[in-house]
Amino acid sequence: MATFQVETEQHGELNCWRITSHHAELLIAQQGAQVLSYQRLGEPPLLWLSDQAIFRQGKSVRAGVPVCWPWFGNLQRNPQAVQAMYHGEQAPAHGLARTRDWQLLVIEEAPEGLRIEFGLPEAQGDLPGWPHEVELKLLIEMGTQLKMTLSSLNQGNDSVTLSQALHSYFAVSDVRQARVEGVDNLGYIETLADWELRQQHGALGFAGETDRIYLQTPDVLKIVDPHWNRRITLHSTGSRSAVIWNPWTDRARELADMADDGWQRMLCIETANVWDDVVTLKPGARHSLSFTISSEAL
Ligand code: TA6
Repeated sequence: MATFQVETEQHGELNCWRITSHHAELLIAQQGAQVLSYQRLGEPPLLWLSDQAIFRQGKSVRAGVPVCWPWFGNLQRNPQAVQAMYHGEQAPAHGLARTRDWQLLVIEEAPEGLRIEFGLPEAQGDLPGWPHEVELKLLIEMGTQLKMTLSSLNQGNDSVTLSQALHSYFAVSDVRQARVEGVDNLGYIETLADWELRQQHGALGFAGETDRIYLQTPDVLKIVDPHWNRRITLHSTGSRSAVIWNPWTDRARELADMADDGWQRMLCIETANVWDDVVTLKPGARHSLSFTISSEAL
């Protein structure tokens, strides 16, 4: 007997799937193969979906896990090797993949849970301004934990250099009470102070706008949320950099798809390959970027 239920749903202009198991509920959009929300039954959501999310074609939803690929953030801030890959005009923020429709390849039950695989066939030479041939796939595995793996296989004859991120929006009770553990002693780029290189001391708490690239990150980062009595563990592979973001008051007011106080209930830890951690794929080479999210009571 099937232990998962899969329903199709329309949210605004976007085709979505809602997947329910005995443990959890997951909502995924075809656009961007974007996980929009993830909630373990009996717990507050683990991934945050903005109350004012806009579900429109060509616009990434402020929620869940946007896939940033084949570059992260502002292309001009990327290493020259990443910039050189793009031959188009204006480069959209966070790359090309998050606003394209992906193809659902597989949805099947496996011993460990449900496997949902998407592909982006356009990445094999048909992305506007990006004439490289990469087989791009996203595997989402939902069992007692949620695992996502983004894999890039260079099928062309030349090397390809890319930056990327699984731009996870985590749900927290109140970001002002939360902290991120695992960053002590790491170097980070403070993008809000002219991209200065600084060093972290202790855990990261939030008292203002935050937008940092942490370098040489360990495999495990944790979010401690005392009010919800919860510790979220983010276990990453294929990544040595992480972006931590909260827009705080003024930036949140500027975002049409975030409530003015929406910043209080989210924080982004983005499993990334950015800065000195970008990926160069020789012909035939594959890179996999993955994370697993789990949670426990404090
Ligand atoms: O991850 C940090 C960041 O690059 C921020 O600078 C902020 O702009 C955020 O991503 C969201 O970007 P978006 O294009 O989705 O509004």
